[in-house]
Amino acid sequence: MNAQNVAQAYAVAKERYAAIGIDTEKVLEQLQNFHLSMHCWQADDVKGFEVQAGALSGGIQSTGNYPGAARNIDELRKDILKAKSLIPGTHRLNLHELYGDFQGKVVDRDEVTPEYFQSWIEWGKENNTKLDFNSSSFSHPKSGNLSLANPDKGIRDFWIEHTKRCRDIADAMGKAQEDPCLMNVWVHDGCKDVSVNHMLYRSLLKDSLDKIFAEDKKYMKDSIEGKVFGIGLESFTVGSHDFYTAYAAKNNKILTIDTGHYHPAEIPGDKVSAVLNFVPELMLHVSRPIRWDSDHVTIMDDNTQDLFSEIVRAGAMDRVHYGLDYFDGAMNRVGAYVIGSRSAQKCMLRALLEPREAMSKYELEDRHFEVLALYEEAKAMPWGAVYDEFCVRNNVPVGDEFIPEIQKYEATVTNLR
Ligand code: RNT
Ligand code: ZN
Repeated sequence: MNAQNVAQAYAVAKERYAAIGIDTEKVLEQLQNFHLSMHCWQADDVKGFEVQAGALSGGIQSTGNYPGAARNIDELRKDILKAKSLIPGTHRLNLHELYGDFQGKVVDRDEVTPEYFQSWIEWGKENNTKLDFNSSSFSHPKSGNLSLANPDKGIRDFWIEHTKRCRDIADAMGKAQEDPCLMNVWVHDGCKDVSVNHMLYRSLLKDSLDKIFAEDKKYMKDSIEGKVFGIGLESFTVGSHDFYTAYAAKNNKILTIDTGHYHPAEIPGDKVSAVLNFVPELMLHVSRPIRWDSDHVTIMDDNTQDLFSEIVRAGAMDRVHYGLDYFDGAMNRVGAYVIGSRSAQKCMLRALLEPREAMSKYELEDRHFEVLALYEEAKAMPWGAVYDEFCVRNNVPVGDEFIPEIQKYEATVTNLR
């Protein structure tokens, strides 16, 4: 892309936006301070590095068999850095417990300690990447259908111990990076078929969470994530949205909104202003559900745009942590990171460029034609020229210029795996 063309197009865009009361320089600054938390699990189809690793379980599934998945920690780190080099801005990395640096040792989930994440902490420092974290209740012989809600005390205690240890790890990460580490708790617990002990399971989950969160931590924050159902656990989900929304509101925890986790007619963005009146902050898992929680690569679809617009309209940009959560094994995985991250960023950019003050004023005056007109016209405003300028300023490829970069990486790195 000709840098001069980008500069010229940006100059025109800047004027067009100024005419509707938007300062694009201010928006570019806001976008620079907008950090995604890139999920580590797109690089290897949610396998992780446990020596004793089993098949992916817990009601989630990665489909596709595209060659070149990362097979070990070095390959995964390399892939993440490649993706980051093609995404403007600075972004965090969201790790799962099963991506520890286990050095060939069998470390069971109830034995994990911060030392297995020391090399990640150093890698994060070296690469200007802050870390977030997740406990891992799936893909383990003790996962079954119930983990933290298991009536068997032995199994329940095992997962309580695991999750407590994960909080210690997150705390160590937060301390080392001098910025809180967000730790998400999602467990798959549920029932495949008709079941009658729902109150029992939910009170056990509540009790387990109370035990896990009993100790205050200084350098980490807890978020909790519900869903509608998992594969093989279709009939009942212990950690439903009602359960976690109530738990988060009562215990002042961060609620996770995974855009793949709702009924198809529900609009995830609509939850922002509802729950932010009761919970301190939100964690996002931006995903793209195709007919189910399929975790396709994030694109600029209506739900993603609406979610980011609702956050900006609510004035809540800094009460939200912006995680991504998809795992597509059917295409170049580094490319998948780049597309999803850039698309999420573009949705945030468009949200910031919306003439919301004018729209809000019209709406409060009951002038609905004007609101709708501005909403529609905003779609055709030259926001793409602003994103291109953002890429130039961040020294990353403009437009589709990242395609040949990924093709080269595929030919010289991932295809050789
Ligand atoms: C599963 C949840 C959960 C996982 C990751 C791997 O439905 O979305 O967040 O995708 O933790
Ligand atoms: Zn999720």
